[in-house]
Amino acid sequence: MESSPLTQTAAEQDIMPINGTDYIELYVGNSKQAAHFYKSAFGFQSLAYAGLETGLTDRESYVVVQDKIRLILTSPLKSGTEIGKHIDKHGDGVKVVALWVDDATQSYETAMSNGATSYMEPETHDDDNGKVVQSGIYTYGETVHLFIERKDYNGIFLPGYKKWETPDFNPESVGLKYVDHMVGNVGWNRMNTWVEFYEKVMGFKNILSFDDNDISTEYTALMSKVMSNGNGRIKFPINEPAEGKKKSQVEEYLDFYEGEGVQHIAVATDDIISTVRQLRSRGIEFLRVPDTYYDVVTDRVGKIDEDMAPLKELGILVDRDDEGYLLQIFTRPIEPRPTMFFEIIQRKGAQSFGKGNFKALFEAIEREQEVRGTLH
Ligand code: TYF
Ligand code: FE
Repeated sequence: MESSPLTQTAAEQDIMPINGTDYIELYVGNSKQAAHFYKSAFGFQSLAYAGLETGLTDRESYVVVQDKIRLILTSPLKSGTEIGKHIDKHGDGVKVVALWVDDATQSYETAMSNGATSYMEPETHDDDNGKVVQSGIYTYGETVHLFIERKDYNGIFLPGYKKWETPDFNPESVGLKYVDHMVGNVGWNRMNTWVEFYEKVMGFKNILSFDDNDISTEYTALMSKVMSNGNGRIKFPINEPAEGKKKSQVEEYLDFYEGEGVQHIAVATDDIISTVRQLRSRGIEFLRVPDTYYDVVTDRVGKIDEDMAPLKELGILVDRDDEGYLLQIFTRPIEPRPTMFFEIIQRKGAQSFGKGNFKALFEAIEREQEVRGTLH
């Protein structure tokens, strides 16, 4: 495992400056009910709406927010749409990972001149609150990156949306703060293709690599490289399946998603014990490692601020690197297909991804694959 600083030296010019994740859009079967789930179970608040009431005839979108995290849940209003086809093929999943930039035209031109495939040429939309420029390119599978320039906009979300007000139902936040990283699962031997895409098209750097020796369990295997933008605010690990004794979890994803796509969204909290307690009480299910994990965890990670008892009770994992430690836990898939899930992460200095937990975590995933009958 190699490690390098996330920040670039002054001499290195960032070809694609990005301020952070702007929003994540999921195409889902029932956006109204999905929005309710993200509010009631995950602690998001109502933000914006676009659909029949704003003049759209083909789709309906609900936007929910929790601190810096914004999700759009979108469903078609009729048959035969691109959205409907996406849902038919992939099930519910991430379509758009939108990136907040200062100049969406420049971002698009940089990406296109470095070999990107266009999804949307720069478009300007305005309303009483100013204007937003958006453009977009394809990444792995049918997933896209939109570039969102909102420096001349002060509305609640984007032009075309109206405020979504739900005075009678505003469940409390569970303490989620921002998107820490988003992981893509890509096809056999495709990891390096996408690593090069993020290097060449977006100017990202490979900050960490895991080969199948790092992360093969008795049965399954995968390889992973973490790509990061210049200021380190965007981190995209890319996984590919590797040959093991049984089916790789990445292959299981590819089979069920019917292609490459977003595997997990990692969201950060300042208090993982409180966040996970609340998520559990609202019905979110998490993967569990055996209790024996906690017999040796202190020997592995040393002294930490938290008591081990609540971590063990809730199944929260701990790992350490040279910069500090991190706490993390993974939900079970949040849709019928075993595809996308969430990670809850609290960083206490560590900038890595929990390599010390891979074996226990992947064995927990294999136990779930066994129950599903997909571990063969
Ligand atoms: O993002 C990561 O790299 C960690 C570990 O299927 C991980 O969260 C990697 C692959 C995977 C589940 C978790
Ligand atoms: Fe992760």
